[in-house]
Amino acid sequence: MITFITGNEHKVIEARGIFKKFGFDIDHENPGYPEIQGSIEEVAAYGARYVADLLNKPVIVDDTGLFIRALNGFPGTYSSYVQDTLTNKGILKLMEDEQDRYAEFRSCIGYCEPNCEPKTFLGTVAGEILSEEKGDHGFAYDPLFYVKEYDKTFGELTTDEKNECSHRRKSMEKFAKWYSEKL
Ligand code: ITT
Repeated sequence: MITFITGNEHKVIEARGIFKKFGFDIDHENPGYPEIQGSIEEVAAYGARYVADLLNKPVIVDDTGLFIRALNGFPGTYSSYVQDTLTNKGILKLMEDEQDRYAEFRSCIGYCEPNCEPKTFLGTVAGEILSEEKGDHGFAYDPLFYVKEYDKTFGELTTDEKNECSHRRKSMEKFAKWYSEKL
């Protein structure tokens, strides 16, 4: 059993759907961990190692960011703070006069066993920032993020649909494949 460390219930629901496809279930705990200043890979690696040593068992963490090209990658590693302060409305305001709407979600899974080196697994998905929010599924930045393949925002997709193509699907799938081979 793998323990997923997060304070975000939406991530847990998505993770359960994704991992079911690979035949394993997960446990969920939220002891918290220090989020260092650095790339999402560094945050995930540090967090996984910290919690694996704290709880003395193998864990995964997920650090995610929305990287908007016209804003030089902002909010990126500040996505959590920006979601709580500027909110989606603030992002739309910053993007008002931008022609280039390209953005990426990046999810990095950090896996670690006690007293071991952490491993990281990155998943990205490309999309566009719309000029208004659409849809009331998903969470946080989802209603802003339009995916061409579905002609919908993540906010208009069901959890199952988002789980077919999302950044988190890709990072968790990479981890699940690696982990299955290791078992
Ligand atoms: P944990 O660190 O406890 O896992 P968190 O919500 O703080 O939970 P992140 O730091 O990884 O997670 O997320 C940064 C921000 O991006 C935060 O505001 C999230 O709500 C948002 N976010 C993460 N994944 C998302 C997704 O799939 N769709 C939309 N927004 C997302």
